[in-house]
Amino acid sequence: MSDPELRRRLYRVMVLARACDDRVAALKAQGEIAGSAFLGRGQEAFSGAAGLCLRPGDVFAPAIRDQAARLAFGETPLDVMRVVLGRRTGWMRGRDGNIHRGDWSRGILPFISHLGAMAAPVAGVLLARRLGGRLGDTVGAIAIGEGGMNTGALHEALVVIGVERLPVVLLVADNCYAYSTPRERSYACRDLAERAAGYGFAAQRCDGTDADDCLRACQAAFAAARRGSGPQMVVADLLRLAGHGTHDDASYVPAELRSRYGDCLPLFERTLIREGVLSAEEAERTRAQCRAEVEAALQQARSEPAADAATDEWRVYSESDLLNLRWRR
Ligand SMILES: Cc1ncc(C[n+]2csc(CCOP(=O)(O)OP(=O)(O)O)c2C)c(N)n1
Repeated sequence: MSDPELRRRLYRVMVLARACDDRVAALKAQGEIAGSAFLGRGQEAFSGAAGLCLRPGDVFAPAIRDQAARLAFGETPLDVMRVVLGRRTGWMRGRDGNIHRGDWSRGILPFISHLGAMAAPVAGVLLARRLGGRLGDTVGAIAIGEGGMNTGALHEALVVIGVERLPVVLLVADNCYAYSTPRERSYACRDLAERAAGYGFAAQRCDGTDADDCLRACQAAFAAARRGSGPQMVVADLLRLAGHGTHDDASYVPAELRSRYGDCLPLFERTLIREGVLSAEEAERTRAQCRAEVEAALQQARSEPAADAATDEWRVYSESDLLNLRWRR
């Protein structure tokens, strides 16, 4: 069992991620967000546990449901609100609605696609570091869904990562559906961890609704990658507790499946309270503080200027930015 302080940190990250997602869903419904909005509801335990295993200097390619991991790795609710409201002050300078955000200087790669396009860039960063003698004990983490596991782009990158034995942790959130395609139509093996050996990856499995189990699996995988044991895969079994995006009501998910998978957040809260790691009052206070933090971030972002397509510089990174990219280490 992980130490109580780490469990409390994970709980807070999960609550904050849920609060961000709830607010984003409300903003979308109010018509304040252009484009789509994608939520990570039900995936906070796995995502947050992975995010807490990242260290400054690591490189991370989150997927669209990784609000928890992003927050654990240094993104703030203000960063989120600036991007979703298209503020000029945001990471993408108002150029992207919500998911394609990132910040090279913090090691969060700006997102290309949910379907496997981020694995090759992570491999490239790690290879460049190795060739430059700067790899140290840094790792690269790549988030993917069970649908994305079937793309050619991912396959090609995993082959290179395996052959080069790069310090990668592939975080597979098998959330039962790729849009409306059920997992039985995505793979014919018992689970996706069975694919790991074929790529030369070690594999861990975890119950994505059990935050302690997610911490255990992620800690083991990140530690192995850091000590040079080669690439690692962690496969979490969970259910997406939202539509693919807020435009999707997920009515294709049968009631039986919904009742089989719990919601990781109240489950973890109840466990922590039962074990005396958190009191009911602390839990209530954490929920209120996180809601207030998200609300303050929203008000701040609302007060800042929107991007101006007619006059703003269109490139998110100028040439001198790219030449001067500074990693945290
Ligand atoms: C090449 C390509 N095909 C289709 C899409 C549309 N698309 C985006 S996400 C997605 C489903 C992804 O499912 P999964 O990888 O299981 O992740 P989840 O959404 O369940 O988190 C699809 C079909 C796309 N973005 N790119």
